[in-house]
Parts: sequence; C-alpha cells; structure tokens
Amino acid sequence: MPSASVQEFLHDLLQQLGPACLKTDPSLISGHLVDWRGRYQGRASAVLFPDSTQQVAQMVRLASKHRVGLVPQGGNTGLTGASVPDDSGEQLVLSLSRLQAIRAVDQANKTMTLEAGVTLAKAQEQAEALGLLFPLTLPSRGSATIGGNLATNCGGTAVLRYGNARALCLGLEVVTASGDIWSGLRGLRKDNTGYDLRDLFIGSEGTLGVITAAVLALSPRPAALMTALAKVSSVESAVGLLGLAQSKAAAQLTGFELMTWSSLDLVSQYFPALAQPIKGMGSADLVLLEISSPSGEAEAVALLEDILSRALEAKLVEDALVAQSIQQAQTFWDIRDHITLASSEDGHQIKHDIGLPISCIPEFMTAMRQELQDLLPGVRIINFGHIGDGNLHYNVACPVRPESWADRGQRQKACADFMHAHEDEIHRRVHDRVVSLGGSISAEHGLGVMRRDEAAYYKGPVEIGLMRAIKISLDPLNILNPGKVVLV
Ligand code: 2HG
Ligand code: ZN
Repeated sequence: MPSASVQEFLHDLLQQLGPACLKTDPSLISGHLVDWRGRYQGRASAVLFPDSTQQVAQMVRLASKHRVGLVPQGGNTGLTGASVPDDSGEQLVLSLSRLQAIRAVDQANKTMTLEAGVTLAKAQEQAEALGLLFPLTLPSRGSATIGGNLATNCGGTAVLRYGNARALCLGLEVVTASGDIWSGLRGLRKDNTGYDLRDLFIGSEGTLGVITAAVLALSPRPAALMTALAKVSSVESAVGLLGLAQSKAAAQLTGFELMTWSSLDLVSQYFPALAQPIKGMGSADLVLLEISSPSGEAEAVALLEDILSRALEAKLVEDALVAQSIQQAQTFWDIRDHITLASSEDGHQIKHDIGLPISCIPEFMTAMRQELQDLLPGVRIINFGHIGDGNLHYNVACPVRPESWADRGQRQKACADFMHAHEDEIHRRVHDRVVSLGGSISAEHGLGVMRRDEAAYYKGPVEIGLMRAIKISLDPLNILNPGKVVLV
C-alpha cells in the first residue's frame, strides 16, 4: 500500500488530468519498473504518461506539493539503473514516451527540434529525410529516446568524429523541479550569455530537471560510409593503427571500435549467422574501422585500403577484410552491435565503462589482465568498445565457459552468483587502476545508482560537495530522480 502522500498525489492527478495520464495495472507497468538487463528491480504504484510539456509541469508541481519522488524515464535502455524507481514503492515513474512531436526543422541552420520521447532511430530518419545526418548512434537506437540520450549524455560509436550527446544539442526545454518550464530551445552554435544551463541539465540523469524537448545539431550527410575489419595482435597495435588511420583520414575516420576475441566469441556462440564474415579470421582481436566519404564509396574504399596496406607493412595489422558493399559494411556493424546482447544471453557480467587516455590503454590492459587472472584464475574478460575515443567496456564474466552449461537457467544462475560474489572487489580493482592512470569510471553510461557511491569515493569531497550544492539549489525537495547520481 503506497503512503498517504502518494495516494493524495494520485487522487489530485486524476482530478486534474483524468485517467489517460497514468497506468496502475501491474501487468501494464511492470516493464517500467526494471531495467532491461534485469539488474535493478524497483516498485511503484503507477507510471505517469504526460502527453505534453504542460502536463509534465503539472505533474511535477503536484509531486512537489505532495513530496513524491518522480523517476523520469525514456526508452529505459540505460545500464546504471538511472531510469527505474527504488524498491520503496514511494516513487512514481514519469514516462516521456508520449512526447513524440517533431516540432520544427531548419534545413539551412541544420537543426531540428524534437520532443523527448522521439526514439534515436526516428531522429536519425528525420535527419536523413532532410538530406542531413544526426550522427549520434548506439546499438539501442530503436528504443533509446532523445530525452534519455541527453539526460545521460550518452556516447556511442561516433563520438570519435562527432562528440557525445552533449556536443550535438544546441538547446533544451526543461521542466524544473518547481514545475516551471524553461524554454531554452535556441538553435545557436554560439551563445555566451552566462551560466550554461543547457550543459547543466545534459548528463544530470533527470535529477535536476525533466528534459521535454531539444534542438539537435545536424551535419552534412557523407555520400558513403565504408567499414573494414583489421586483425591486430596486441592492443599496442590497435593504438598504433588508430594513429595511422587518423593521420591518413583525419575527420573522415568516423568509427574505430575494438572487439577482443572473447567478445567476438560470444557473438559467434549466440548469433552464429551474424558472425559468418569473421569465421576465417581465427581467434583474433579485431578493430572495426569506418571511413566516411563526401564523394562516394570508391573513395572510402581506396582510403581504407591505403590505411590497411600501410598498417600491414608496418606490422600493426596481420590481416584485414574491407567490406565489398554497403550491405557488408552494415554486417560488420551488426557484429559489433550484438556484443551486449550476446553478453546478456550468456549471463550477468561485472560491467565497466571506463575512459582512459588512449596512451595508457596498453599499460592498463596488460596489468589489469594479470591482476584479475591472479585473483580469479580463468576469469573471462569481455573487453570491447570505443577505443578510438578511449572508452572501453571492460566487462568481467565468470571463469567457466558457457558451453559447459547446456541449461540456460543454470548458466545464468552461475553468472549471477559470480557477479554478486565478486562485483565489489572487481569494481574496486578496475577503477583504482583506471583512476590512477587519470581515467574515468563512467565514460558514457553515467552514474545512476550503479556508480553513484563509487563516484563519491573517487571524486572526493570538494567535487561531490559542488554537485550536491547544485542538486539542492535546483531541486530542494529532492523530487526529481531521488537517490540517483549524488545523495543529498
Ligand atoms: C555499447 O557500446 C554499449 O555497446 C553497451 O555502451 C556496453 O554492454 C556494455 O557493456
Ligand atoms: Zn558503449
């Protein structure tokens, strides 16, 4: 039974906005109370579905009146538990899924103004219809929403060239914790008029305000994108290949992803048809390179071939496969995009989303592998990601190989047991080393609840004190996503 304040809130809400603005049926809301990995299970008596910014504002005003915590939610594709309620049963989910409008497009200014619930895939399609590119991209683009992308300042596979979500947003509309609407939907590339409120809300994970709409910056659309897979014998070679590719292709290098053998092996096991193209490459670590060309496919292929032949000569690369068609180029991305899905098929892993100076990555990987193998012999390190911008998903999985469990349930249980038994210690060891090398414990996924306490530990009192001061001044009643990012 929810507390009196939640019941009064729901009563007032129904009076003001009618029954279409919320759902309470457990079978209809259960998917909103747990993250997609099944790692964070919360409780809530209702999920709110506003259909406009004004309704969001009304809901926040009521929440403030009754002191009820609201958890803003987009596509619920995050990895840190930021978009699900806690297990008190006292918070309510605020889904932005009905805010679906494309409010404006400006072809000459290369911008579009979208509401928060538009999916990333739809935003990409809308830009394409304008003959332009919205370059933000991630494996979960079909469900992830623009509001969630900005609230978490997500990264993805094109950060190397175009920057993360923050770099692609020019303006915001935000409902503040007091229920006011800040209309900051400016389409300006230069606006130096005091504190940057937009940048404060981006990446705040719904703890400072609710993003309801955004002006997104678009780019010219390349005439062609081409990809290649390069077999590297060490991470030093991958870093060397990055330097070579950047010197030859400069801004035309738009993707550079590391896929170590252990992560490719999971894709081969759980999505064997997808992994066909890499069958001949042996048990090797691969780099996926993407080149964009303003003139066409032939130029992109020529540039890729030039980079790869120089890399073969310099012994940075042992073998390479250049996509022979746009379709094949896409199949290489499909392999990359299925690593996370294959990982969750396998079972829970101890996940990391580390950012390092690129120069430190080889040292980190050698020393970390040794440390983890000494600690837990046979442990599997499922390491992959955006090495081109220094962000790796350094995930750790239980030592026993999955084929030894024919039964999916048993395998999943063993992986979950491993995770619960070793998670704290492995996080601490990985993050101590990352921080000692000047790195970050969350390069693109954010803090949510998963990294909140670790962030407090590594950031120290001054930085956390400043974050807390911001939270308290913008949300003094702690209504917005309470318990996420920083405790007050
Ligand atoms: C990716 O790059 C995502 O595919 C997910 O950030 C990373 O599964 C992960 O650890
Ligand atoms: Zn990633």
